[in-house]
Amino acid sequence: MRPAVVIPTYNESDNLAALIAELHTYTPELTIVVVDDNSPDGTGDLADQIATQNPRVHPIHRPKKLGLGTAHIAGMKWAISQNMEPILTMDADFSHSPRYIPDLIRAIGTYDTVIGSRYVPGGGTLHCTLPRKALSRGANTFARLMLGLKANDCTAGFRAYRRAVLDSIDLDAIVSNGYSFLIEMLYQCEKRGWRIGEVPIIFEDRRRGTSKVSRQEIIKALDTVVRLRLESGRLPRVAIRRRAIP
Ligand SMILES: Nc1nc2c(ncn2[C@@H]2O[C@H](COP(=O)(O)OP(=O)(O)OP(=O)(O)O)[C@@H](O)[C@H]2O)c(=O)[nH]1
Ligand SMILES: [Mg+2]
Repeated sequence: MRPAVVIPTYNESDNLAALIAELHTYTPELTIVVVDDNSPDGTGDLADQIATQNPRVHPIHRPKKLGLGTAHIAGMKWAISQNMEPILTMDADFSHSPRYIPDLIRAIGTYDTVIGSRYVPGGGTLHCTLPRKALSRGANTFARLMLGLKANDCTAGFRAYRRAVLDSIDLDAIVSNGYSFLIEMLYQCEKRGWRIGEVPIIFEDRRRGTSKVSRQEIIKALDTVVRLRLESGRLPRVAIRRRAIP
């Protein structure tokens, strides 16, 4: 196995060096693909500097902030071109702890896609505010009800994919970007019948740097769920019930 992890970054200079060091402590053979969108705080330059010392770090530079989804895709395509497997994704802000990477890689022996999950026994969140927890729970319930997703944590960005899973999905056809990309990827995996596993993680709120989640991103995610539901050819249950009431 030649595992790779794709890490999208936008203004993560406070986190990147420590994150890479910790990742290699737990998983020395891991190739770390940093996809930076010309971060104003110099995260891209920092990734280049680290890469000169560390051959297991591969920076990808994009000209401007183009969103989480296309950043994941850019990193995945590079890892595929290098015959790496499994291909993981995670955030740069330590919300996804490097100590779980070995668990995700191990579970890929049994499953085709593995989610680092807050919502299975043993999983949870730490230092997250109540509104943040409610938003995550709400988005998950909405996605599960509307799309019939089986996974418990549908919005998690901490995942491992077998190569065949990514090959089976036309990555360029995934139109949603930002956070809704994560829901759409999971939808495409479940639709194709790939086995989805979840390993428990404790998700910690970011300690350094600033959040990039905007109200617009949240609305886009809701919009994506509705679009996927309509594309699947079934009407939302709520819509049917509403119509039945005189
Ligand atoms: N390359 C790239 N990375 C991004 C972009 N937006 C967010 N990211 C990165 O994606 C990861 C998740 O973003 P966060 O801001 O942590 O979003 P979040 O985890 O949902 O929210 P908080 O933890 O509350 O900040 C982080 O590593 C970000 O740096 C983007 O447009 N381009
Ligand atoms: Mg975060």
